[in-house]
Amino acid sequence: MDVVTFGETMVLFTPESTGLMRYAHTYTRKFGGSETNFAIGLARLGHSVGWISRVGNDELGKAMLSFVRGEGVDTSCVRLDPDAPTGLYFKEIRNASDVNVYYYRKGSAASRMTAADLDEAYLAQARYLFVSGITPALSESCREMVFEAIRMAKASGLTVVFDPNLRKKLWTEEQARETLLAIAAQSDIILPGLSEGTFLFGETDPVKLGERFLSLGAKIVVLKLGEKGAHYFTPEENLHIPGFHVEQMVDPVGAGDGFAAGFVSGLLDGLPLPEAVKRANAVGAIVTMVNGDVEGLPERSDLKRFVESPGE
Ligand code: KDG
Repeated sequence: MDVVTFGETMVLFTPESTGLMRYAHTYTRKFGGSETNFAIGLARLGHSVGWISRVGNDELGKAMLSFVRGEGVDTSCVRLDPDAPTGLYFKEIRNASDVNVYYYRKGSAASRMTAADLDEAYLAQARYLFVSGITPALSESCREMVFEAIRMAKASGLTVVFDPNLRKKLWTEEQARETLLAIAAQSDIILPGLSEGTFLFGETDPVKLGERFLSLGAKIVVLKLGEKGAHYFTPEENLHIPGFHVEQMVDPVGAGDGFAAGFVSGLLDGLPLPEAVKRANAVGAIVTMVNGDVEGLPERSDLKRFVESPGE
């Protein structure tokens, strides 16, 4: 197994119309969750990846499980919870630059995960652990699970990759800042967005932000700058890698997860850092051109075509 991740995936309802969701009558049912978006991204690029979670023992949970499994992600550590439902979320696309998400996930099966849902032997056979900052916001037991997963990963020599994925709807700013900084301080690789960096450190300059993250102890920090690309930092060097221009953005949700998948894919392939960041930029950009958290994630041939001629 190349990578293991864990967290909540939800049933995603998207109105078939744009504009205010109150006027929507018909919805398309999809699935979305930061960690499975990331995992499916890796699987499409040919890597082996496992996802640990809980879903409700209900029809939607079973549909989600077969969807994620069908995308080539190992779900052998996902449990069906008979006592709590699968979480839902709605994605309102008023237009491509005004997207809102509405969660119906309180008390969901995944929010009831605990450190006991982790299988140490399963984690130990992977090379990377991917942690999203959404999971610790779900409940106290999920927060504990995150720190226990990191402890297990470090004990087995895995590289811990952390995407802060700040979701202000899920917790208070104080809770978020304290916990996300504590996870960042235990991570080998951190993939923050510029606004997340500003939230955590009160700093807007990308280079200063990169240095602040590195000072927590990370070996690599890649600061995401949207269409401008990304800036990576190591203790030895830092470099801005330009992004790809997308003619028509349709849905930005999931771009950060695609970015993470592209980056970790590059590392697994042994690419030099500038090339891994370029792949991350490309996967993130491709995701925004399709409606859905995972539907746009590229296979290798799509990725190659996009990188060679992004405008086509
Ligand atoms: O990064 C995309 C995620 O935000 C989306 O898939 C839903 O996991 C999700 C969440 O908690 O917001």
